[in-house]
Amino acid sequence: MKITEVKTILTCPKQNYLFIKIMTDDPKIYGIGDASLNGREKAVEDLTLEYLRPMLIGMDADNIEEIWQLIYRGSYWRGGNIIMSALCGIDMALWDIKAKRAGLPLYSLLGGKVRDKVLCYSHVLGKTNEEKIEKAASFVKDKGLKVIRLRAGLPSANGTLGSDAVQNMPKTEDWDPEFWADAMIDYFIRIREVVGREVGIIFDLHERFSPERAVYIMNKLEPYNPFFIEDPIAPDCAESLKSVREHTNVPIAFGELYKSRWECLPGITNRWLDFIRCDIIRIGGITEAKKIQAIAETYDIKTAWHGPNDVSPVTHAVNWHMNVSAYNFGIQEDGTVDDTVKEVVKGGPVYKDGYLYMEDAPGIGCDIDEDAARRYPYKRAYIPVCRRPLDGSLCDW
Ligand code: GCO
Ligand code: MG
Repeated sequence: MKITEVKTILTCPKQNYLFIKIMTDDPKIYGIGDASLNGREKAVEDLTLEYLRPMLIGMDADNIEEIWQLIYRGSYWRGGNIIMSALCGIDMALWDIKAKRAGLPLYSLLGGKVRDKVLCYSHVLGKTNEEKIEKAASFVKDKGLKVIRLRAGLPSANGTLGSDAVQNMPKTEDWDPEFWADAMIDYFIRIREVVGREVGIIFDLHERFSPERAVYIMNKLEPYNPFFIEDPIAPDCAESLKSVREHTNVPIAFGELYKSRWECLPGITNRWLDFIRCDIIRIGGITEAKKIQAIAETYDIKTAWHGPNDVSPVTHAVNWHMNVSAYNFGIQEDGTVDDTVKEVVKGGPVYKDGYLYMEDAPGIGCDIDEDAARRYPYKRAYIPVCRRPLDGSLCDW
């Protein structure tokens, strides 16, 4: 089956998404992939159309591994986020094609199901801590969530989450996370008191803390039993992760900023983390995610794939297929999307009582309504930056 066209669909239904659509010489069979990269979508689109499209047209859509290696190694320059996101969009579209040809849902090609439903968690968001505390309680009581996720932030939000803001310049948040460690600890403890002992609480420290501050927070939270602490420190220095692991017993989920299998390796093979949570888009798609998942399984490490709402329902669907077919699945971030997104992207996991479900359909199970996508044109957007009030210098957002 030959690749006859590689198209991009860049659209902004609430926030920017970049889709890659691969057509084949069978007019009935095409594949859809997600290549969204919050704040840098145009760069991924340009790479795809200018450099990758001409190489792919005429290739056999069946040879996913060959195409993966061609894009990864064939460019000589190894992948950063731009290359890996484009590679992912193409990789997902090719798996979609393969599964559609077989007439099977993607999970079946990944080995079949070991579970039917996927345990998930949702973000507790709000403008003030009071609002978030109310939200956490209602998530458990009314929505049936078994696990909820908090995020390190100011008691009252003065910024944006970055994922839903359409902006002309990066917004600036003025706070120094290092000075707010005690406030973060109090916030977690209050939520634990409200939701009770049986609810899992994830705390996303969002790469904001130095190793010693992260350890301080984590050790204070140990008696309150966090489900895991997410990305306590920046990912750049593997020795820092080692040091955090050596000084705390709290479960660690790590890796949403990793860009490849090799970046994941030290944390996995040394067991410096308990949950690998890289983003399937950022590490090069399904082909790479299944290799990382297999290495993690070897080391008794579970998966918690990154699933924010700045990746599209196509990625959420891929996460779902990975999760139902993997022995070492841990938990999934639920990535709730609003109704305008559903106008553009058809399909994707459906939430009920703490779990995600999907109906069986050939392929990944998603499609793009291209007319609807055109109604929501791309708008430039940035992830915010964070500056320390004491001297105005930049810190991790
Ligand atoms: C998460 C993440 C996101 C990121 C976002 C940046 O755990 O879901 O930390 O919310 O901030 O993906 O674009
Ligand atoms: Mg996170």
